[in-house]
Amino acid sequence: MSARTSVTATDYVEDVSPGSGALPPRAWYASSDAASLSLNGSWRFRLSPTADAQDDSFAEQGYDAGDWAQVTVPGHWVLQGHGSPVYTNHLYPFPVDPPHVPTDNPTGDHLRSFDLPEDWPDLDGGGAVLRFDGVESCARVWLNGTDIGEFKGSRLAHEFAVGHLLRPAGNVLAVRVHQWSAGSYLEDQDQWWLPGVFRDVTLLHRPAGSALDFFVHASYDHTTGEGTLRVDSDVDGRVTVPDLGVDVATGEPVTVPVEPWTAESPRLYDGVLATEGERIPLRIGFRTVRLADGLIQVNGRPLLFKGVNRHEWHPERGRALDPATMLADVLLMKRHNINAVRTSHYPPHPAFLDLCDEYGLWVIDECDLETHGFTEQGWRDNPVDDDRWTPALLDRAARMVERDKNHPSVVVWSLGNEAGTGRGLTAMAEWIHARDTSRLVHYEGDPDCRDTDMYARMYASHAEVERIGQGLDGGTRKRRRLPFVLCEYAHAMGNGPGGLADYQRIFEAHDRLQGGFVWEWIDHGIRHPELGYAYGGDFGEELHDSNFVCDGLLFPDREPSPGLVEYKKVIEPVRIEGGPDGTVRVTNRYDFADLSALAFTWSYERDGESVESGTLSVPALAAGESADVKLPQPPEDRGDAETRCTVRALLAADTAWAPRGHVVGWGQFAVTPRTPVPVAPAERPVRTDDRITLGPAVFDARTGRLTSIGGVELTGPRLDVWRATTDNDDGAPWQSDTRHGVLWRQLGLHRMQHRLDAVESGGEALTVRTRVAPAAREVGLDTVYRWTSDGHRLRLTVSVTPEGEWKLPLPRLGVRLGLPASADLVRWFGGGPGEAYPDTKSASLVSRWESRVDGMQTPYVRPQENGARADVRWVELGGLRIEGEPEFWFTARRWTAEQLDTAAHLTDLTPGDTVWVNLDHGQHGIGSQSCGPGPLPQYFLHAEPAEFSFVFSVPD
Ligand code: IPT
Repeated sequence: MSARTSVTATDYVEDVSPGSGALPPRAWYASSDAASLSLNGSWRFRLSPTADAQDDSFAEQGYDAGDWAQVTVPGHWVLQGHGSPVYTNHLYPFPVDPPHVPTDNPTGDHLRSFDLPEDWPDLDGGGAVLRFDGVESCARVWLNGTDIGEFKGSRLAHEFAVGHLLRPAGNVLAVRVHQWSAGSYLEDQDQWWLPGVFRDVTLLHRPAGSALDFFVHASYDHTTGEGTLRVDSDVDGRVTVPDLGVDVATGEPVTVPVEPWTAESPRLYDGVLATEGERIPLRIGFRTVRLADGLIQVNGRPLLFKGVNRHEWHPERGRALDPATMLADVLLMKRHNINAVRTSHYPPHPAFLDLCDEYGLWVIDECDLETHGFTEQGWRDNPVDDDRWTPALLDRAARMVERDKNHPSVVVWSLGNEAGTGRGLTAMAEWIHARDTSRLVHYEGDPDCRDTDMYARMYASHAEVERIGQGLDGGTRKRRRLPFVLCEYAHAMGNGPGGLADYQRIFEAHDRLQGGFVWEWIDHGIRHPELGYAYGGDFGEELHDSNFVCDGLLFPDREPSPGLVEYKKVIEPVRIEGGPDGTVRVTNRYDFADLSALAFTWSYERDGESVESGTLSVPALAAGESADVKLPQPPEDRGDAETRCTVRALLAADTAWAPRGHVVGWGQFAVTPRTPVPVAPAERPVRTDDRITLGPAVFDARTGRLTSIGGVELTGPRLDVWRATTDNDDGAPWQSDTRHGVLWRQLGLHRMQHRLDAVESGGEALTVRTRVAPAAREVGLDTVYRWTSDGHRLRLTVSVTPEGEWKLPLPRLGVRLGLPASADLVRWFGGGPGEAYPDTKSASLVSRWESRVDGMQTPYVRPQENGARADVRWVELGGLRIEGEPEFWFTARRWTAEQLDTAAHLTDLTPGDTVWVNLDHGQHGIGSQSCGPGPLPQYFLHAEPAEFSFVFSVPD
């Protein structure tokens, strides 16, 4: 840090201390019988370019802000027409010279006046507290002209005692908010920089004798079935829990038989903490978190986290989330079998944790701390290893723990994210461990696990996770004894993540592996009038990380992406597989619950259509148990149809998060296999002038390309190996060796040339010989199209033989054809309803499906390959029926792959006059290389000899 002379009244902005004037942190609760007044709403607003551009006079009584703009609180001014958002992943968008920040420091003065409600208690009868639940990044506050303090710690609550300043009417609250402060160095999370008063502002009456802080200790002894409750309170009072017959003094423990709290059965008991001046409702969940036998155990059993990393996000309001959006997140998680949330990378709005308590989610509550940008300088000057910053770090730790300590859902505290290592982190961990012995501590950034109770990593490959599971990873003695959590994995950027099922298999195979948290929950796209959703760079940022901010399982509008549907299937709490001798094997994968909440159905499908179905009686298996359950006789095998069996597990009754009948899990297996009807060649190609006809088909005699079949005009099929590269194909810049998207482009696979070698129409087949290869390279694909017909149907067999030395897999291998734009309704028998790729196809259910072409597109914020349907037996669209031998990948879109490839936003894609159809024999896996590992070897589409067929016909 360089020496500087202080010159302004805004020194606090660059002060490493957490602030001054605020009250000590304490437990947060939504309401009590004490009066409160929300100060949310429309505030007067003035934006200045620097921290000291304006004096303090706006805070004085009588200041006329009539010509100021208005903003909504909670909100971010950059999302309300004042300035712009900035997105960087880990780079600080200002010079790294802690604790200094740029002179250009957008500063928002916020002003509002308020009257106390008529029924506000007598001002002499107690105090009042002004609470800010979140302000980014640094605020100074005046009430009625009095400077009451300033604070940093954007996603943490700060309270000020203001009773002595209040008047019945005409109170003036002034808040000056600086975008950049010393605190910004501690808040370098991978997200938009969004200044503003983005969480609630509330005035709370504090009657004489009201509670200050209190700590609800509610443990569960699984050996006795009893819970022990003790509520410690700074102000004495009584604790009552009517359902348990509990009525005790604060500080006094009481042990009673209870139902425990788990994320699977979130039993909460309503209680009250009554002090002389206030009655606070309590929602008490009894559970005991322990590190025992090297495992994270709750109520005596190890957990398997099926988690997500959740940033707070709304496409219009940014991190200013309303209650409905928080609830939507929780319901979506529960409905998709997610059982855990890491609040990456800061404590969420506290109301979110109330929802986690109520609906049941395990929470890793993470502190508002990340100093990732220091990695650019080898972590030199990292604030977490600099004693001057330790008070700020401890303040953040305390503000998180004190605020959130009464939530049963919170089982782990996290020190922060990507902050390197240092004494400050150790100090935080020591403080947390001492303050709260009922939870464990997480931090990923220190491979030695000096301060933590679990070994955590991010984006480790499957192979490495497996080694860790086997205990072969080494590390310090301490680390070797700890359980393992993958706090981030499966980077859900764009199409993907691939490989989820493979991770899950490994998690389930090794006790030490206690699951993981997919990165991340939702795309942080910002709704934009021209671009649909904006990402980094769309606001003219000088430095940015493009669409790396759109890497969620939900699209910005909270529509589930195929990744979420896949994840739901992979982590389903009941596994259903074909068993021996006409049985289905059902396995309970819950950690606690038996299967009594589920009902089961079976159905037999012939060629994808259900022909018989019913309910299945499955025993209420305990967690971990499995059973082979006899199925009814399958329908008679007439030899002409493929028969499959599907068994589903549904909610037997309405729950708080989904109605009765909601599908929790399913399994499908073959009963009799598919036998495609052969095409016996009966016609011969006939050449007339520039045309060749073969059965119902007409070809261009010169090019050998199909031009129509049964009157349906088309752009005939031709080999296609290109796909608009996905974010995972392209990989992250630091992934140098296997960024296939980049390497494919270097090789020229996006501009293959088709050389015509021969059109042979003698005999029973029309044979077209070609060589498909990129300019400037010696590699190529010798490609032969062989057409035959039985008079009604037309069969194409494509034979591909690679030539030269292929060092790369292919993006896809198949044919592309074009149909008139009128081809719209698609019906198919195969995998669906959603897209699937080789390593993302667990959720693809073989059945009959239909969709419009537009409905088959997956709206990735940055357009890229999408929409393939897997295992397709046949498809009908535009009057054409296409059968595949073997099954194929089907894609239809109103633009070409090349157009998709160059589009930056969905709004760049405009439908043309052709529906482009890809019929693929193979697709390369998706992987997770936009941050993690690429596809596993078994999902590679190697360039090797291949032969595949399609049968075209025009049904009557
Ligand atoms: C990791 C970060 O913890 C997370 O915030 C996010 O940036 C994620 O990556 C990628 O989207 S850090 C990465 C360098 C492994």
